[in-house]
Amino acid sequence: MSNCIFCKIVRDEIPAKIVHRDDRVTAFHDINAQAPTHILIVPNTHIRGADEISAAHAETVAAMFTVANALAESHGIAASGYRLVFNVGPHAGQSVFHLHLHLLGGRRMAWPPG
Ligand code: DGP
Repeated sequence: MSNCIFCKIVRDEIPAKIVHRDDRVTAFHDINAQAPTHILIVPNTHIRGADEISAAHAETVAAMFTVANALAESHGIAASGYRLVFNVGPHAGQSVFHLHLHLLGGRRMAWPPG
């Protein structure tokens, strides 16, 4: 999608602190970090959100989790624990309509979230 902000980050058209890139996914620091480590893992192709995922996206979604877990390890939060989140729709506060997996860690987090 030409006007999608995460598509633009994937294409290097706008800057981001990229921490991982391969042929399926890109990962970069969230601009509005909610934890000492807050990284977004996105598919390189445009998927609107988790509500659009089907079996056709199995490899892409598996790649997103594989990268998230590897980044948790490389950022030193694997042992202390971390949270992986997909926000879907207004009540969850989804604000960017390009699928993204939040990787949050580095502090203790409350449950349930506010
Ligand atoms: P969500 O609420 O799940 O749709 O989260 C979207 C996240 O995307 C939010 O935490 C802020 C982040 N974000 C929005 N615009 C940009 C941007 O231009 N660059 C980066 N790095 N993050 C962004």
